[in-house]
This record gives sequence, C-alpha cells and structure tokens, in this order.
Amino acid sequence: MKLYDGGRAPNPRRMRIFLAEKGIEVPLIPVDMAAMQHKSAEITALNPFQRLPILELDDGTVLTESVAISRYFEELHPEPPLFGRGALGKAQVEMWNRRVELYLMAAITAAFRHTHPAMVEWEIPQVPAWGEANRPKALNYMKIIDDQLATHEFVAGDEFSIADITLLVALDFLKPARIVIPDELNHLRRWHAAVSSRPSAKA
Ligand SMILES: N[C@@H](CCC(=O)N[C@@H](CS)C(=O)NCC(=O)O)C(=O)O
Repeated sequence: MKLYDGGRAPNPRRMRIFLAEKGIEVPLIPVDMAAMQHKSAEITALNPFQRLPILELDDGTVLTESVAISRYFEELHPEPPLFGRGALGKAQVEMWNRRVELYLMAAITAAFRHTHPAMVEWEIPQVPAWGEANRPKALNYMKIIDDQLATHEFVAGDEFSIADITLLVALDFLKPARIVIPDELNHLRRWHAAVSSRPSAKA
C-alpha cells in the first residue's frame, strides 16, 4: 500500500499522526500541493475530489477521507484504540471528533482559506467576509472545548483518541489563519502543550 501525502497540510498530517500513534509504517508518496500536484491527472484519477490524503492498497483499491482511512487501520491494528473502547466510549470519540472537525476545524479552515492571499487559487470563490465571519465562530468553539478539557484529560475523555489528533491539527492551523488561543483558555493551552509534546506530533 502507499499513502499519498500532502506535507504540511492539515489532513495529511492528521493521517501521519494517527499512523505514528499506532506505530504503523506506510510508504509515503509526496504530493507537492504548493505546485498544485494534487490537481494532476494522476491524483484526480485516484480521487476526483482532488484532496489528500489518499491511501492506495496493493490491489488498487483507493480510500480517501482521513477518518475513513484511520478506521481502516484501526480495524487492522486495534491497539492502541484511537476510536474509543466499548459502545459509549466509541460514541464519545465519534461525537467529539465530529464536533472538532465539523465546527472548529471547519471554522479555522474557512478563516484561512477565505482571507489569505495565497488561497485565492484554492478557494474559488474566495469570500473574505465569510473568512472573517468564521473567526468568532472558532473562538466560541475553542471555549466550548476548553470547558470539556476542564474536567477531562483528553477531548473525548480520559484516553487519547483520534479526536485529539483532529484538535491538535486544527489548533496548529490557527497560526496561518491568524487566530490566537485566548489566554484565559487555560485547559485548552494545557492540553495543547501536552499533546504537542507527544512524539507523534512531529509526524
Ligand atoms: N475531509 C477530507 C479533507 C481532505 C482535504 O481537504 N485535504 C486538503 C489538504 S488539508 C486538500 O487536499 N486540499 C486541496 C484543495 O483544497 O485543493 C479528509 O479528512 O481527508
């Protein structure tokens, strides 16, 4: 199998962190996103949505969507579990991963892609007002997650999960989006420092 990787872009990084946490090594095929290689005929044939990461199995089967690819590896390598344990634990991981991805990460991504000059060719049409509208949304969502982290070590409870990977990647994307974590969000800051120090964060 091989994983088409997009370097510093958030979703390919999510995938690499997930694999590092699992201790799984997959050959990476670098795709130069700055050179728009993800729009090439080769990548389009694999994923008509022209997005990374993409996992190609030895028999040619293609999987896209970082959570779907992660689920595939979770089934193949259940330890350590990154999608939770038991009915309730799995549902809580799913809930928080979706909350972080669909609300916070989406707001940060919109703030970046709809305001940054480098994204003009990527986000068509680029609507700066939409990007600006997403900044307060991102701040609101960070406050909600800070409240959750006041009583839990990790986002979905007491164990590290894919929801923490999504949150780490989302928070590290604040910088290019020109948003800062407010000083008063102590729990989020505590969590960010702790999760950033895991070896997988360098993946
Ligand atoms: N929901 C997808 C998102 C994939 C995605 O948007 N990847 C970005 C890189 S972070 C991409 O390939 N963007 C290309 C583009 O916007 O043209 C996933 O989780 O894998």
